[in-house]
Amino acid sequence: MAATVVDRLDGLKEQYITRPSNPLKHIYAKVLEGQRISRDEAIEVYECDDLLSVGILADTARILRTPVENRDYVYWVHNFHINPTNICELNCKFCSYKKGEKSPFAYAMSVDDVVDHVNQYSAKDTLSEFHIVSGLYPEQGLEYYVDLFKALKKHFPHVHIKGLTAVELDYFAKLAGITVEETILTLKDAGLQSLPGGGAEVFAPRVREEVCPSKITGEQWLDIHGKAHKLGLKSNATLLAGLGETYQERIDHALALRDQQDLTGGFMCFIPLNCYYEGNKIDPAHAQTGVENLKNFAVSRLILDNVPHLKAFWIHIGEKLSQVGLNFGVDDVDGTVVEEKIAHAAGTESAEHMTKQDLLTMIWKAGKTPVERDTTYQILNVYPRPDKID
Ligand code: V47
Repeated sequence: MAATVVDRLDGLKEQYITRPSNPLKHIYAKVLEGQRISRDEAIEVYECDDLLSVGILADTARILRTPVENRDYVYWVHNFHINPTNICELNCKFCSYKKGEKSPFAYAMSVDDVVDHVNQYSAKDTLSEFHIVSGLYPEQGLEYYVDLFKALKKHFPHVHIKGLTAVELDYFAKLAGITVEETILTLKDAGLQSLPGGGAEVFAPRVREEVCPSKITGEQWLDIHGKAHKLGLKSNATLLAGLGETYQERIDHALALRDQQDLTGGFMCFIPLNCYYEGNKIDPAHAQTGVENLKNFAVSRLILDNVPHLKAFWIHIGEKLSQVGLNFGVDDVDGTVVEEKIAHAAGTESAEHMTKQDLLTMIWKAGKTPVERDTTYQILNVYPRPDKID
């Protein structure tokens, strides 16, 4: 029988975090009272060496914001990543995936290529999400994506289309000479249902100037998500940690998302990502340690009190640390993915996909209950822990 919130808060964990010498006990009191934590308090969490207290704090915030019956749930989705091209006009220093148009490794898939590619996936009938992101390539503008989404909806009507970052939407709007709102409405008519969280990187102008000066600004990224929310599309948000940003800059990124969410309310999930360094120009000395990954989760959960879910993208974080993250505010591990290319181009050592059984086992072995969701967190199946896990 899963512990109730009362068991958890009245138990050893609470005694541990409220002991007089605990440096985080004042923040714990604020979390229990539902008060927002400040920038300085978020810094205190990053600087705290007592990792168990950091975990208890973030897990308490998660528990208090989750309906009682869902408190041991960990969400996953049967999804399939599609990257129609690797050709991109941008030159982001962290990107190992992008190729120039003339590169022998450049590719661009036609609409039929994409449909054929999905058709080759043996479990396509039980898929619930396409995750579609790509490069900025003038040959694949708005018209291409209208055709692609219509074709995917025709062949796979049961699959939700989560596609196109704010960076791509801005680019297609400019190419077509129309507004971002018109672009979103055109794509929505063709089958687009939500936006992924990519392209956010780190909002701080100092970091963007250094690593992706030609990309839209953080303000523009937030504005486009706000517009999508107002037009009825939910979205996700990411942070790409490990670019040389400071704690303060990570915290300001989360605070800007919290402000946007107060205004437009459409973010479903926040995903702190990890940079990988093969084949790009970022100094690997900025790599995140496991402890930092866990603190990124904890601080995100604490600041983003208005975003319901926090994801450990197991491809970036690794399966083992994703399991540990489930005690640091995380309640989602993404999904089957099937074929991840962006982080793999940069050297992540995770597998490229997980089967449903792999995901269930990973979550059961972390002591939690796996729940298959759709993109918008509607529950599709709950998988109670069996007596024996193989
Ligand atoms: O935006 C680029 C990042 C992101 C590297 O919305 C890199 O559910 C690591 O946004 N090392 C794409 N990362 C991934 C993404 C995402 C993933 C999972 C779920 C969702 C969601 C969104 O990958 C890019 C960029 O920030 N990236 N280069 C690199 N070298």
